[in-house]
Amino acid sequence: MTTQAKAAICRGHDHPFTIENVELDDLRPDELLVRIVATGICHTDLAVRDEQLPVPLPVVLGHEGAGIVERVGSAVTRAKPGDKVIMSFNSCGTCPSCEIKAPTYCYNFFPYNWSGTRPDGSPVMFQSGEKMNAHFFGQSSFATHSIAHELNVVRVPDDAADLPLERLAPLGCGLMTGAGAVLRSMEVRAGLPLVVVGAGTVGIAAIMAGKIAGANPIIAVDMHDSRLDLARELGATHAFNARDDAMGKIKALCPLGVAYAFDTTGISSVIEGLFEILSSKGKLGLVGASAPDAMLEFNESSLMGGGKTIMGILGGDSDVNDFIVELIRYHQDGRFPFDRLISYFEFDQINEAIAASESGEVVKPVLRVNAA
Ligand code: CXF
Ligand code: ZN
Repeated sequence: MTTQAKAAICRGHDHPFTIENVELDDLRPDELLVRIVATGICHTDLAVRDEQLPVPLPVVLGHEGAGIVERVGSAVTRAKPGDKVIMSFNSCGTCPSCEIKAPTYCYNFFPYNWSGTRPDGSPVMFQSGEKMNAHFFGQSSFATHSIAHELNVVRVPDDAADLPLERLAPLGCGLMTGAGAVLRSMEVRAGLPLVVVGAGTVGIAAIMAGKIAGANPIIAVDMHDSRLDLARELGATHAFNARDDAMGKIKALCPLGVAYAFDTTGISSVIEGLFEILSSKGKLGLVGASAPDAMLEFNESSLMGGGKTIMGILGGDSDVNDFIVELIRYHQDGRFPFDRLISYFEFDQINEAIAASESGEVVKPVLRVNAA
């Protein structure tokens, strides 16, 4: 049975998103139809709009959706109609990365997330009978309804059912990325220094996770004082403005170097500066997107002699289901108060929400799509 829906269509940087009627395909056995309650907006959506990523346009974006399951295919076991679910990225489940529970590095990431269709090339969405690019991250949640998959939905545990779905939506990308970078990728140890550059959603999630891990000191660096204030409230013990000799201040505070540095900016000079201040056995985690031809320079003796690690991180090495539930538990315990980052907008204010995110006024915009 096909489904009539409304979706925000992205036609590129010079066009506003427009909400239009679309139709969703019949469900395959491993698919679920989700009525979207809310969806976060992430920088990756805007990178696609700006044609910095190889996703075909026009397209329906959105990859931080949360909603209620309306129907499930015959092989779905993870959720049933009526269940509340959070959606995340999709993966094949069988490649060498998926086998070791590292699905963010799925060998088949592109066809499962960015091709605009199902991995077999079939469309999930149509407009006036014509194929529409969608199925972004296996969801395309800038819509009233979404076709999702067994492997990219997380059922909200029953004891968390009182938490509003509109709050839980951003767990599926930005929050799990920052928290996972600290707790899973870098495996931050208690009592050691952590520096986080960039106090957006990913950076502040990393700071909150640093506090959970017991890192000390926890140093936030950003160019906006309002974000530094928020970082301080949510776990940073120190917060330095990048315009004001932040590196010098970090060196003075941590004369033995920093054990963990996490860059969310993707700026080569920032990354190279962070490498310089790593301690022995220090880890430098990189999550920021750089220009496709960006190169890094670092000293080999220092890397080798100090036993240092530079690691690229995707999605915080999240194994979607378990880690999102773990983050919900921290939130319930008051240790991961990510609601402080969110500003809500109605679905038809999508362009205003994007503008507020791009101006830096809002950290994490969330669109309210349907009533819960
Ligand atoms: C993604 C990258 C790949 C794994 C999940 C998260 N980032 C999205 O913005
Ligand atoms: Zn994202």
